[in-house]
Amino acid sequence: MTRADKPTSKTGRIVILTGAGISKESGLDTFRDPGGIWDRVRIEDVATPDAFARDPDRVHDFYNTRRRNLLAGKVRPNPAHDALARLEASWAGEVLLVTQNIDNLHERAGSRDPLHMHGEILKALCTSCQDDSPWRHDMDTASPCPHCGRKGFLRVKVVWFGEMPYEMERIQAALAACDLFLSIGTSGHVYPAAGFVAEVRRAGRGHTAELNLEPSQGQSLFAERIYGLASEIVPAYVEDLLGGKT
Ligand code: BJW
Repeated sequence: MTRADKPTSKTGRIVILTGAGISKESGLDTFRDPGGIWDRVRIEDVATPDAFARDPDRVHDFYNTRRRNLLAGKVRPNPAHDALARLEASWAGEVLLVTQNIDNLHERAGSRDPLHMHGEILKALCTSCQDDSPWRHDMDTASPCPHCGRKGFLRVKVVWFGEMPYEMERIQAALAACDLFLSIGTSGHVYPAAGFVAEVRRAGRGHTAELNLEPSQGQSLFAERIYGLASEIVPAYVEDLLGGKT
């Protein structure tokens, strides 16, 4: 298979990167679209370690609101999440689903073990004992760590600017060895995820495809580009990969 080829049999290694755009039609806002999260709050106020050190209540509030919204009942996986779960279940080769999203919509659609490179809003991280725990309710500066019991050390388990995303070595190894890299619903503004397509190209073997509402920052690096709503273009792409047998 040359780099430009898309796998035609149900084998080969696939890496899928998803971003906020895949969850938009599930009722969760993206960051950089008009009216998105960064139109309402400043990154420097809620998404850096400095912001948390300066004003933990503000940062807790930001994530408490988003956690409540995720759990409120109206937010559900959409056909794009469902299609990726179907792909994972039906593909004979390896599939690594890497998401920048901190929601749990891939899991709820049936994906087995998505890699949350920017963390998970439904987990708490204790900066004292380093334990992480499931967390579904509001958090504040008096919340005790479920593991060590200390108060004042809990934070939401997400990756802020300036922090290292999770499992980078595993992701980089998978990118270097993949036959197909799909980038779905991400604007390509945030590194290291924005650099994944270049890593696949450097490795010289994988076909690359961007599926997004509009061209991303890195669009020119993708061999294949498909634009439209994730709920429409992702199921169609998956059906094509699986040979129409979905
Ligand atoms: C649809 C759709 C529909 C809409 N259907 N599509 C200078 C140069 C290069 C890098 C840096 C630099 N200065 C600093 C850096 C590093 C920095 C960075 O990248 N900054 C840039 C802004 C310049 N990155 C970091 O600090 C990261 N850590 C790091 O680099 O560590 C060092 C390291 C080095 C080497 C290797 C490894 C590590 C950490 C980044 C942390 C990001 N955190 C956030 C917030 C926390 C989680 C949360 O609160 O939810 O993560 S920021 C935010 O952006 C969030 C997202 O995961 C992330 C990406 O956003 P995403 O998913 O792309 O969303 P949008 O809104 O941007 O795009 C949505 C897309 O969907 C759009 O294109 C729409 O068109 C589309 N869409 N509706 C299909 N229905």
